[in-house]
Amino acid sequence: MPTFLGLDQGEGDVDIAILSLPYELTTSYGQGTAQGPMACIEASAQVELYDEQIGEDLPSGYSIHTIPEWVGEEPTLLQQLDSMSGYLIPWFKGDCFPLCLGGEHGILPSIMEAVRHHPAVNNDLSNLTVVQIDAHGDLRHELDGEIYSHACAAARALDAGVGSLLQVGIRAFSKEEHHRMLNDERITTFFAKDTQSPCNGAKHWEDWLKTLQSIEGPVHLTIDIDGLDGALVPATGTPVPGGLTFWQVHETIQTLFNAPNALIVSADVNEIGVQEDSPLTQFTAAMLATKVVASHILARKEGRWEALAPPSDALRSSVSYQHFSKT
Ligand SMILES: [Mn+2]
Repeated sequence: MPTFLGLDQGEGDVDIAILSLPYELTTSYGQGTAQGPMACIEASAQVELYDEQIGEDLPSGYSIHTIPEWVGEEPTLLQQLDSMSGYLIPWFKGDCFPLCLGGEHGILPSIMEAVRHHPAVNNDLSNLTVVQIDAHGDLRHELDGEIYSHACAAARALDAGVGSLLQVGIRAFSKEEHHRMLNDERITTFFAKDTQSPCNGAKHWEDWLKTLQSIEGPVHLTIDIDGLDGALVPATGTPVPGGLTFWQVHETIQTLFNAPNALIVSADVNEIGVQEDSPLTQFTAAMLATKVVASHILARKEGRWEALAPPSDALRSSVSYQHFSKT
């Protein structure tokens, strides 16, 4: 099985768990995101191990485990969402750092159910800040009659009780979503038309970085790779022009993990498509996933992350979880 960064699987305690969610809503037009996690892991073998901020090669003394991917065999959508949560929960106990690879953004509600179990969140998602890099607001109530569509991911996270949602890269949204961005006090949106403005972009970008630095408490980072300019990720589900540069996403990750009063408990990189003519899309996703891992390792080294539970071994089996199929 290919491993993240092509690293040997460590034995014993897991410091960082790479969790693959090859999930695509069965009713949606097939876009290839189900193969995205594996393509990203394969592409990661070509990423440089040296991290300039750490000053060493990854994993720099920590163990990164590539966990066998989630297998979605459940008959209904709601049971699939539950099954993903059950796969994730054993890795959200606060003793390791979980990084999920998707799959479409519809994985977010399942991730929220897992984050709920993290000791820093303590079953109260109002403690949690979600930082969302995305082209889309993902704040629709439903799309084509489906409330668990990828276009509703952030709305479902808020429904689950998330206390604060910070969005960046946003440039494709409906009137309903725009209204919600401007009126729901839990939501702070940085629009791409502002941060990417040739004249005033720098000022807006600085405001975004300051917002990240001021976050307090537990945070989940969700990176929909379509937040990047479409030229970088042409094989994502819905590439959109006018997006963030690679370095802006890089700086967002770095700044967030450096925020003095924030605890980044988990992250995901989603909507990874498989580009056939060039590995650019999956390689871009792998570069960002690597930056997340490196930034987490740096946070450990600099005392901004400590295990909140005793470490347990690499063998953890999925739990049975019923939330979505009960509601
Ligand atoms: Mn999205």
